[in-house]
Amino acid sequence: MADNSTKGVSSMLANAAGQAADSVRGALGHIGQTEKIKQLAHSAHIDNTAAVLTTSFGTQLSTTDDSLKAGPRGPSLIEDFAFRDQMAHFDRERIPERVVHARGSAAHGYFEAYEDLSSLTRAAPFAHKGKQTPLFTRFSTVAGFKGSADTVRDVRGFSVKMYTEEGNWDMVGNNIPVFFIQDSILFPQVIHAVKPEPENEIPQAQSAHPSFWDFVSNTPESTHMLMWIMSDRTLPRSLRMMNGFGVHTFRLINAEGVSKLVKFHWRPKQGTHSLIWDEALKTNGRDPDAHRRDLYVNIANGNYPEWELGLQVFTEEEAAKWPFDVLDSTKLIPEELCPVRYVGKMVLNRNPDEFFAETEQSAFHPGVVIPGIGFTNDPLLQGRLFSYSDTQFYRLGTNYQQLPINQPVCPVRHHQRGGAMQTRIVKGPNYVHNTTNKGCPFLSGKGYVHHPEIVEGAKTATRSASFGDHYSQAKLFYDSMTETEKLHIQAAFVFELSKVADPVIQQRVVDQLNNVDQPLASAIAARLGTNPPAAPTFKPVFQGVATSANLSIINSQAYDSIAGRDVAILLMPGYDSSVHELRGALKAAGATVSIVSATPAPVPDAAGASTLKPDYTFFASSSTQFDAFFIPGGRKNVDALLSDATALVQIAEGFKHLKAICAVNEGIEIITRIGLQVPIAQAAGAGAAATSAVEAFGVVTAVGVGAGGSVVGTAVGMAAGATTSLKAATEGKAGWVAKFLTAIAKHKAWDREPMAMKVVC
Ligand code: HDE
Repeated sequence: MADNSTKGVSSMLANAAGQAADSVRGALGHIGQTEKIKQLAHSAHIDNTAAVLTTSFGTQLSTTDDSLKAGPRGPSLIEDFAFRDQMAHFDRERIPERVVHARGSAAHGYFEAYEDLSSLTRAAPFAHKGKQTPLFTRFSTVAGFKGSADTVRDVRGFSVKMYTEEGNWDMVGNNIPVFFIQDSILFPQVIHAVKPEPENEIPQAQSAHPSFWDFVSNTPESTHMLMWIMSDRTLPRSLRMMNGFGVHTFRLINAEGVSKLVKFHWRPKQGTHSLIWDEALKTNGRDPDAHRRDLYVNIANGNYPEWELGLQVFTEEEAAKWPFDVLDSTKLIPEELCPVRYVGKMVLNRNPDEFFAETEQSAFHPGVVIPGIGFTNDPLLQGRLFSYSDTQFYRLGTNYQQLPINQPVCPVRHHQRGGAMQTRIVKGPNYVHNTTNKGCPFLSGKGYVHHPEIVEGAKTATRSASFGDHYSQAKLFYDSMTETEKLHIQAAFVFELSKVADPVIQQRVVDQLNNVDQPLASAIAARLGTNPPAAPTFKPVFQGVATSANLSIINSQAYDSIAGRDVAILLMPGYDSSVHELRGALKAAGATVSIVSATPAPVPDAAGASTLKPDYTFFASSSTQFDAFFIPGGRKNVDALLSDATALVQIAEGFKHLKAICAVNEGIEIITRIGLQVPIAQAAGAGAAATSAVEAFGVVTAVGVGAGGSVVGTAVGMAAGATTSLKAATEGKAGWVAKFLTAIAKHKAWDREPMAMKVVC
């Protein structure tokens, strides 16, 4: 059940977001003014300011609160057209949710090309360096219904619709580069298996139930994907902090018709970061909208997330030499075999104005392409090319491409007519080869040309032998993990399989994993109580590389920014001036600073020189909404914090969830009083000098600090001149401030995990 405190959190955040959005829009009115936004403003936006209330057919109303009745005490009359107009429309407000990826959040933005790629592709967004193309991006979970929680263990969808001058181009990807199955004909089966059990519709948004494990343990091609979904990739810290992958091999085709093969990648400039399992579970209850809120609030605050678009470009000849088939979507191409070239960036800088009209009605389809982009024969992709428009016709209707969010920004002219909810009135002939309109609309000669690939072979419903290795890349993935990540994968398998009562299914998974890594399979068997696996029978095929660094989240981190991280400063009356010093540094680095105290009343500092207005109270917030914690000194402040259990729980839980914590001066007592066993800075004793700032296991402590701060303004939004580079943000700062900012940038103190697991809360 959701904690009551989230109501306070939601409304405060919504207010903060609203105010920030207003101030940002005021100051940066041009932001987000792409061709698409202008089109929406012109064709779809309704401004109700100073407007008169009417029925849907324009008749003005005289009352909103009383239906037409025979006498004041009724009965109501069916003659009441205003009542019928409103009620009948309300009765039809819902449309079918997406059969998969029902839960999603989206934003507007643009793509900007780093270079001219016209030698590689004639696709419009890459025509010249600096070119900007408007886009709309929707992130989603897969299994859950529309109202399910955000931080469940699941694959995330990553759909980008680019509105180019040559038509729309949809890149409909996931945050994992491989998939469960090799042929789309199995898609309804894997989805039935992962959706809730058919008899009772339990559980919501989980793969931790029998039917899923029954299916995948009977479908060995899913093994590689299982390794990914049991890894930290399926617990993103934020939608802003996850990768995107096109999964299939596509084609890039240039103006001369020369084609190369390509895999698409999106890399978040915010870094790739994950939650830990306990944190994800608690977040689900406390704020089921955590990811949606995080995206919305950051964009509203002007902290625009960015991703770089990467291409792995290769030829058929290169592909033929690799020990896997590039048409098999259960395989990736290790970056060591084919480096990723980053060719542009996506910036999301504008929230939708209405969720239903934009996010819910947006329709993505991998078959929506522009000249310069082509397909391959990947049998998973081929099936998708049918499924997406088919489901949109059912979910949204025949004319769904006319919905404002789906409309291209270029002219749309064709001979499609009629269908439910037709909005276009087209004069003239409705067929090609017409003379009455001089053959218009006509073929420009610059239209889409399919890559003329030569195909031959017998028509058979079979699987290519080149798709036969289901374990070598699963092993490559597992071998590329750090020890920390391997333990997370093991724990995830144990948790999920513990929800599967049937020992036969459990055993089958253990035996399946034995082909990936025998110690992993043995450890899982021991924790489940199944038979230990026999010696592996499968001999892995070398994938061109023994490990691949970027498969591991931990190994692929740049740790170079804290922009957009939410840092809680826990304080009570009488805090010292370290607060002011830190707050300035955090804001300059682009972090959000949240003041948290016992009540919403302004909190005075020890000098009585200034007060800070809390953004949250301890009761109505929770550790899971913050990235890091600061405990200032000040005798009265620390005594009051020590007597407030709701504050102490936040710190203990922040420690358990491996978040950066900083305590200075008297604030250090809190670290020791709640029993966190880490080395700490010591005050000067008899004859001994004070130690300088100490950082250990992501906990920073320092004594005798904080005199250098000055009071800074509002904590909402990025400070003017904010930098996203950690190096610049820490330069010239006091040692403890620099150490804390660096610990925040790491996102998790992984070396703390063995210790943190023992914290009881
Ligand atoms: Fe999808 N998928 N999918 N999928 N998919 C849908 O289309 C389907 C697959 C993905 O934000 C549906 O409009 C088949 C891979 C995303 O609105 C549906 C197969 C990848 C979204 C559908 C796959 C994806 C969808 C449901 C097996 C990553 C959300 C509603 C061949 C590359 C798009 C809808 C959004 C949605 C079919 C496999 C990504 C039913 C048949 C692989 C991000 O058409």
